[in-house]
Amino acid sequence: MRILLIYPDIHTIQFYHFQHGLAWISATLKQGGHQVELLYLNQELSPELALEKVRSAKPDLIGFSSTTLQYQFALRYARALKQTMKALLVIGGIHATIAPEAVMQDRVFDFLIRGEGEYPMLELADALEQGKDWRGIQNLWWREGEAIKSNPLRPPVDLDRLPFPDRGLFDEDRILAENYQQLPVMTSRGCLFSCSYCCNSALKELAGGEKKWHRRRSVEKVIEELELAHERRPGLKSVIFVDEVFTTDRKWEREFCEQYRERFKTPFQIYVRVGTADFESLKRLRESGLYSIQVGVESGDERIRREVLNRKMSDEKILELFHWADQLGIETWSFNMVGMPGETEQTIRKTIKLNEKLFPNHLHLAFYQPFPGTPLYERCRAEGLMTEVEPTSIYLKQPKLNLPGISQERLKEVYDEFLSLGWLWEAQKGKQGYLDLSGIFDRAKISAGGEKFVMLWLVRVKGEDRLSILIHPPSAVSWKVKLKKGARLRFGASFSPDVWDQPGGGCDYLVKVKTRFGREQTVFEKYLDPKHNLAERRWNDFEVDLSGYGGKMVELKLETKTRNGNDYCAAFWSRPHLVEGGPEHGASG
Ligand code: B12
Ligand code: SF4
Repeated sequence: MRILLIYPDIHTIQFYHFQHGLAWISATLKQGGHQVELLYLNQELSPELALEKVRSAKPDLIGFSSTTLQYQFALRYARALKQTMKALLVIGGIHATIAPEAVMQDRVFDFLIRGEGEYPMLELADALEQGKDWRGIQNLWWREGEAIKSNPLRPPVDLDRLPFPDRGLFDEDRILAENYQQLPVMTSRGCLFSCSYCCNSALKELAGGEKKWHRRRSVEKVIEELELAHERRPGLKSVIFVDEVFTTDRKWEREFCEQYRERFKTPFQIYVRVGTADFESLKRLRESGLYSIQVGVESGDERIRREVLNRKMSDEKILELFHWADQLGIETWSFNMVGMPGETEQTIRKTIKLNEKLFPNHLHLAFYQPFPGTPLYERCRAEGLMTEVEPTSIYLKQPKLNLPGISQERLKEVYDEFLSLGWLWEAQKGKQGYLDLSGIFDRAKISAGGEKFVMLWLVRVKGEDRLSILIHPPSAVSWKVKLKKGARLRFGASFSPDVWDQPGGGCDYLVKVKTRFGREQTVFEKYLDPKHNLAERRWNDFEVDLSGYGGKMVELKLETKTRNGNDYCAAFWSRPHLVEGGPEHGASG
């Protein structure tokens, strides 16, 4: 049968990514003889246009995958399809799994598959194709008149029995191009822990306990999948293992490290939970190619971690993990939230303080999102903390609770401050050249053309993230610096992709130098217009020779201005930094 899978990934993370759930479902369906296509909706289309795309695939069955944030879009497109097409609609994914009654009450989907979808979806497709009764399929939900019917869940799948995820379902060229040639691979499913804000606490219960829910694939199968990927994609730069927690089983890890090291040179990245890795295990992983760890810190207040988030770990243990990573030369990511129950300005200050000590290479910050089906969501509801904003709202950068300890306005201000500090630490830790101007952004003199129009930011242009300074025209930023002999300034320049399709033109990027008694001199001038010049829709890297000022104390100014007044020039300068010596080529980063 012809099956169309729809992934409404709209307004979530804004980069095209691989989704293991759909890829595994597709592989299983194809193995069962069905034809599968994917419609990846990464921007809002009018329902008519979406319908046109769906019609051209001529599906007999349409399967939507959706997280909570994506559900509003799944619902909107499903409604439009339901009105005009005969194909049956089925929904699965994390939202359908943790809130099945609410989804069925929307009366749009013919079927809902709760939990892992590979075999239920295959059985449903087989039954529909052969005209057989599907009412006995485990994990299946459906409606009969007003009644919502459902069957019990089957046990979690044996991961080694599944075919490899169908990489061809997605546009792999695009995924790799937009993610630094990094391949996502999953070696396990589930998690042994029960943080109160995370879906795993609910999924674990559905599976009958953490031992049943958390499963690992055999090392052989993982290595085999990696070998195939390397054959297909010799240009792979790195691998990310997207397991919830990679470091849960030392024996498995040892075997994996041995085999990985023997076969591959590709560096890899993992998620680690504090308390699951020790120095020896990190060292072994490092020697096998580990270059980066992502760690959930979440809050710097031990009481919030313990009593609100159900994360029992001390500050010392968190510090120890980051310290080990530094010692071993492993890059660190610190993941944090603000705005959960119990939060006050003081608790956020503690989180900032802890992160200052951790000094991560990268900071990730989010407002706490109450997801239905999680214990913390229930608590927020019981305590009347939820705002009128729906949990399906797309505004990830908005506080979601009315907290007695801090107002929403103040929370946003402290969030912004925390985020800026994170960028600053990032620049300081990964400093480039002999002086990275982003790393001394806090010492810059700013003449901003508008409020907050000069700031540090992480910007993605053509799949390349760079820490950048937004100098929105007409604005300038300057530093007093002593230039070394043969000094050269390197930077990248671009507009944010958000404004490429906006009206207006480009802007001038200028570098100016002023010595103590001399006049200000323009040493670099370039007009960039990525709106009209498609070749400039990338990071444009420049190097400016400042050797004429070597040994002198100067005021070095970066300025952006427009020719005819123009609001839509989100002009970024990535990582301006000073290097010594002769001209070199390469990205400025
Ligand atoms: C890897 C991962 C990512 C990756 C890849 C994202 C992706 N969509 O695959 C990245 C880093 C990009 C990411 C980003 C984010 N993530 Co994330 N992520 C995960 C993680 C850890 C694993 C997902 C996964 O691959 N699981 C394994 C596969 C096999 O399972 P699955 O996707 O659930 O699919 C199975 C079933 O659900 C079902 N199914 C799925 N689709 C369909 C469709 C049909 C038709 C059927 C029948 C069945 C079915 O069958 C599948 C196979 O068994 C989950 C945690 C989790 N356990 O799910 C969080 C999780 C999905 N992420 C979450 C969040 C909040 C985010 C972000 C918003 C974070 C942020 N602040 O930026 C972004 C938004 C991303 C987005 N667009 O989805 C939340 C979502 C909560 C919710 N209720 O919506 C989760 C659940 C973690 C949590 N906090 O609880 N994430
Ligand atoms: S350790 Fe991570 S994946 Fe596991 S329950 Fe906690 S937040 Fe979820």
